[in-house]
This record gives sequence, C-alpha cells and structure tokens, in this order.
Amino acid sequence: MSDAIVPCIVGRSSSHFTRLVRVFALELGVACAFEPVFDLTSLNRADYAGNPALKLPVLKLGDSIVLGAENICRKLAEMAPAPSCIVWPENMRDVNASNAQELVWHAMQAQVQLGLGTQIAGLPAGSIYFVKAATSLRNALEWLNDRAPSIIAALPPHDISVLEASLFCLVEHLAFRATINLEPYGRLNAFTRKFDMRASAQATPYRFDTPAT
Ligand SMILES: N[C@@H](CCC(=O)N[C@@H](CS)C(=O)NCC(=O)O)C(=O)O
Repeated sequence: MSDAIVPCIVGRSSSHFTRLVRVFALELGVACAFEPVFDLTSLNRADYAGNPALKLPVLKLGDSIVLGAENICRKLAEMAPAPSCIVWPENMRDVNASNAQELVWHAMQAQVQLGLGTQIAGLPAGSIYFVKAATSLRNALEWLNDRAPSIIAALPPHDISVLEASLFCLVEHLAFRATINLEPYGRLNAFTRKFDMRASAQATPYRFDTPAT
C-alpha cells in the first residue's frame, strides 16, 4: 500500500480563491482532499490550517503548508502526474495582459473586502471604505469586459491559464453573491459561459459549506 501524502485543500466552497485552486487541481489531474472552513471570523490560525494571515485557501501537504492561491496552483503543477501547458502571469508579455491579471486579483480582493466588511462584520456599506472598493470593482469589471476577450484570444496555445481561471472564478462569484449587477458586462458573461463548460468548473460550483450534524 502506498504511503503517498494526499494533498488537502483547506478552504470554502463559497470562496473564489479556493475555487481557483480546485479548478487547477482538476485541470492538472491532482487528486486532492477538501477540508472546509466554516467560520471566517475565527482568530485561531489552526482554523486556517496554520496560515498566520488567517486566509484561505491553504494546501496541506503532510506537515507542510502552501499559502496563497497562485503559489498553490504552482505547487499543484509541480505535483501533476503529466505536464500541462499552463500560461502563468509571467508568461504574458503584453502589458495589457499583465494589467488584466492585476485587475482580476484586485477585483477578487475587493470582493473579499466587501463581503467580510459588510456581510460578515455588518459594517455600513455606505462608508467610503466600501463605496471606493465597490467603485473600483465596477471600474475593473468594465476594463476587463472591454479588453479581456481579445487579451485571452491572443494568449499562446495552452491547456489552462491563471488569467482565465481566475477571471472565471471572479465573475461567477459576483453572480453567486449577487454583489454587483452583471448585466452590463456581456462579454465577461459570454466568457464565463464558455469556461463553465469545462469539467473542472462543473465540478466546483459555489455553495455554502455546512458542518455535518
Ligand atoms: N492572497 C490570498 C487571498 C485569499 C483571500 O483573500 N481569501 C479569502 C476567502 S476568498 C479569505 O481568506 N477571507 C478571509 C479574510 O479576509 O479574513 C490568496 O491568494 O490566497
């Protein structure tokens, strides 16, 4: 019997950063266990698989942990049973493509700020702190709606790219949490409908994890 370590993704089925790494694991054929985190208000790092930043996702590999969605995707690529052609952020030479990735990361983080601040902490959505975050999120979406499809079309041939997977997880998450009206972003919606046909997307729908009773 093999003593091989089974990698375990610690995160939430309702989290876009977690979905990104789950999509990558499936695309790359790396079988992972999944451990949900139920309470994002916990201040105990043990509840986040030891992440001092109290953030998700975390990849547990036996006694070691990998922090940060992009780092986890890279580790999964190293562990994959067969090589895949992956477009990493540093493989995108065009400045527009790098800007697109930056805006996707920004929008994902703004979504966390809005969710944690207004929905979990119950702070007033009218505060300039959240109004600015929401405005910058809309600005980023408008920029991405205008440019992302042609940026993606110009990527070199690949099996998966961080840009597409993260953009998909972002836009789907906005729909899931009903944070923003997505109607004005028709091109982004068309992109997500196409990406959603992948088995990795179908296998990782957003949902709220509930503790077993
Ligand atoms: N830079 C981190 C960001 C991860 C992140 O913000 N995750 C959210 C869940 S989607 C989180 O941990 N939220 C809890 C908090 O911000 O306190 C990564 O790439 O993994």
